[in-house]
Amino acid sequence: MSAAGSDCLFCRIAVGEIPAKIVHESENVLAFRDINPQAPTHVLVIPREHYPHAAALAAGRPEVVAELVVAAGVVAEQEGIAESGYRLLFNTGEQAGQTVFHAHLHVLGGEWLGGLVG
Ligand code: D5M
Repeated sequence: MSAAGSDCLFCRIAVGEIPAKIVHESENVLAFRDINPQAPTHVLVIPREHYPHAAALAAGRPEVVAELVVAAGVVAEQEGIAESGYRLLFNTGEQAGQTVFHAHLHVLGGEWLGGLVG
């Protein structure tokens, strides 16, 4: 694992060193609004523990991947988009467009999404 702790933006959000608009949290995961939203609802759900991407998290803590998806469902209910539908997206690696190398699940919804968004 690389860029953990003070070098990692999302680790710093997870410990409260950098502010974020938190919408949900539990022992292992944190959900906050994306700073550059691509849809009316755009929330990122992260593990508190540092893993560089979803595949590494799945290898190390597979149960936390499930917790991210459960948390995304809670957020969708809170945001009123659970019924209309929402998109869950992990960008995994540079060529996929991942820019922050701390695993995060995008939760997108609130409008017709059409093709790929993320
Ligand atoms: O997505 C990384 C996402 O992280 C991207 O949509 C912007 C968002 N971001 C970057 N900095 C912040 C802060 N400080 N707060 C909230 N959201 C942030 P990726 O899948 O890596 O391209």
